[in-house]
Amino acid sequence: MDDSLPAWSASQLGWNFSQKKFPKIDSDYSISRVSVEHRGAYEIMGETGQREAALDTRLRDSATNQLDYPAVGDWVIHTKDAQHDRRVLITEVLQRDSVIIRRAPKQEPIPQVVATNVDVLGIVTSADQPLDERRLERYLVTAFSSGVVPVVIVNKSDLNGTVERANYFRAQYPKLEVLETCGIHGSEGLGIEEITGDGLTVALTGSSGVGKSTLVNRLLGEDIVRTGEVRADGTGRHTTVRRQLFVLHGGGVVIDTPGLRELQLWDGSGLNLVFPEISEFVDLCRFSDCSHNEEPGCAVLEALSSGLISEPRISSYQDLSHDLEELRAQIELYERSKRHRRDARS
Ligand SMILES: Nc1nc2c(ncn2[C@@H]2O[C@H](COP(=O)(O)OP(=O)(O)O)[C@@H](O)[C@H]2O)c(=O)[nH]1
Ligand SMILES: [Mg+2]
Repeated sequence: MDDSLPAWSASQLGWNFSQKKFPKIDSDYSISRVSVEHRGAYEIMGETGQREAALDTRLRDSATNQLDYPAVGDWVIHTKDAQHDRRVLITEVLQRDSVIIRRAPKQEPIPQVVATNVDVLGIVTSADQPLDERRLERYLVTAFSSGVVPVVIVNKSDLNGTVERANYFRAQYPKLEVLETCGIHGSEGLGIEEITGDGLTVALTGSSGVGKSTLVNRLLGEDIVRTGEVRADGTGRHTTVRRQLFVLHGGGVVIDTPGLRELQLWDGSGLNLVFPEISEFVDLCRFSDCSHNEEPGCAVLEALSSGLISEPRISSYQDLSHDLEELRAQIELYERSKRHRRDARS
């Protein structure tokens, strides 16, 4: 081991010792956290410094789908690679406390891990970009389905329209924390401090150009991540191309992500939490498989006509439910054809 490499303790890397015991492992092994994922290779940070890592063949062979591979945020056990001085081999991924998954932007219905072991998902927006409520709903469903606490961050508080936008979210989601932050002013606080700190992992997501990387640089106290000018049409260039985990000097970690062009749901278990005013009525329908379109005795449609639910919200709820149903059918078909191919080979 090169002693000149900076090293990080597990607590600096966001291990919450008051909630979880740190595993005991053999002296030939060490535990680090994945900070960057390349194609099939990883960068990890831990007591042995920042290192490149590859997958141990046994781990690779036992992986049955995307979720079994290490991802940014994972705690991994690793050991020396006999073939390489500098590289280590990941032999095991520790059990995750949370995993943010979206549907991979591919034809096949497969999952993509955005980040793991995240405590807070900061959904960043700014007043210079159009307010896209439908997109926010997808982010919220993703967060609630992952076991992560979502917080809405309205960045660029120096711009007009910030307070209105933040208040809009506060009114729509009374239980959600909504922060107003500013990434460009020197001496004042960022406004994000209350969700960062010792033992906490915060991931930032949201459209390109809203200032995620700027916030990360401010939290780090130096310009480490590239940030981008916003084009005249208000959209940012995709200056951040990869997900990366950073350790904050004051404790805790932050994960920067590139703006997602689309956020397709993978897990819909959080849907009802995002639409509480609708889910309240769902169980009251006469038919248990009511699609809330035209069935008699539909409590949701009744609530709609008496003004308790708004039209855009119900149609969004139905769109998302429909997407999730379609996804389930696609997965079944996909798994079946995979099984057929496997059987044909053997
Ligand atoms: N006015 C203003 N501009 C900001 C603020 N934060 C970031 N920006 C600018 O927004 C642009 C996009 O920032 P960037 O951090 O790259 O956004 P990202 O794509 O979400 O990572 C850059 O030109 C930043 O200087 C802010 O609080 N106020
Ligand atoms: Mg960025």
